[in-house]
Amino acid sequence: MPMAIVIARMRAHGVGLLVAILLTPALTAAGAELAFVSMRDGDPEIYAVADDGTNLRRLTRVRSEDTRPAWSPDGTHIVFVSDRDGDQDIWVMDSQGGDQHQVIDTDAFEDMPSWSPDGKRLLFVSDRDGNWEVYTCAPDGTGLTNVTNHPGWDGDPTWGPTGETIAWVRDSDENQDVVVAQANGKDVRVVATHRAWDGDPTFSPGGTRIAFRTHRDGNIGIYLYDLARATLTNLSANDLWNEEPAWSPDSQRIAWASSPAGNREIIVMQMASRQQTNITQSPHNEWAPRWSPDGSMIAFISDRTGEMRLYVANADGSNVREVSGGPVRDVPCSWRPQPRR
Ligand SMILES: [Ca+2]
Ligand SMILES: [Ca+2]
Ligand SMILES: [Ca+2]
Ligand SMILES: [Ca+2]
Repeated sequence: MPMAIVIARMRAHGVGLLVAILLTPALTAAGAELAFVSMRDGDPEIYAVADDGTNLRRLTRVRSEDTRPAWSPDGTHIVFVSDRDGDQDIWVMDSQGGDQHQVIDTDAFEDMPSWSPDGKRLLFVSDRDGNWEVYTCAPDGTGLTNVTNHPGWDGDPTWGPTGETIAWVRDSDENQDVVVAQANGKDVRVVATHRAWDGDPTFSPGGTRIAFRTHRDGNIGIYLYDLARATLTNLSANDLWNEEPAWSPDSQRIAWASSPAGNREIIVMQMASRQQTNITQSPHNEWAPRWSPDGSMIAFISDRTGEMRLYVANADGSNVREVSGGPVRDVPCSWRPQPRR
């Protein structure tokens, strides 16, 4: 049921009085939610909305950059980046925007936070030692671990499905490789190294494979690396620019952004048949695909209205709807996980 906003304009003693009565909708069991970033009030703030565009609400209200939201696995908290105390740090709030508190406070830049699958660690990047490294800490900021310890740039970190492994991108002499290690930084392993840029790593839901973007063939392809067999497969198998692979929760499909006709589209590949389907087919740009936790929907950004907005479609491309209710920033949305009860 859409949120009903009843505005009654009342006049008393010649003075206009605006009374807004907010009727809170009943929470539906199947409702999924997303968090995203918008500058519609003048500076970056974090918003949340249901997958049908209802129940839109602003979670931060600070004249600072509030960005990079990521839900906790139990859906109760959001980790995010804010520079409200003068520089970028890691903050946590509850899922309604309450109890906003700093968990990492340094004079350096912190960015790209995410929650471990078991909810016990945070993953983020920081340049506090003079170059970018990947760190983990407890959700209260204690127990800091430098995972990378490498003199070049290390970034774009992502958790493996059990939280025991992490993948990230390592730059050495302007060669970028995907690297996998244990979450404590041990057993560092470079995935299919090649003197070209690799990036956008994403683990398969079972943790045995990694999909990533690679420039090794002159275009930008999506490749698949099997960690046990050490085999490499060209998934996109075309001459286009393909980026931002995202694995479906059931591991049967991978979505990514590609440009088959000069503008970007969301492609979904069936892993078994390798069939690729363009699910957006618009003359504008679509990118940043993110699967809903149940795998039935894909969220993406599109500029089809002339500004960037957030959209949700069924995984086959049907039932496209704009959900952000206004412009968004070009950072990925985060779906609220739906933990089993
Ligand atoms: Ca703000
Ligand atoms: Ca900082
Ligand atoms: Ca480094
Ligand atoms: Ca398009």
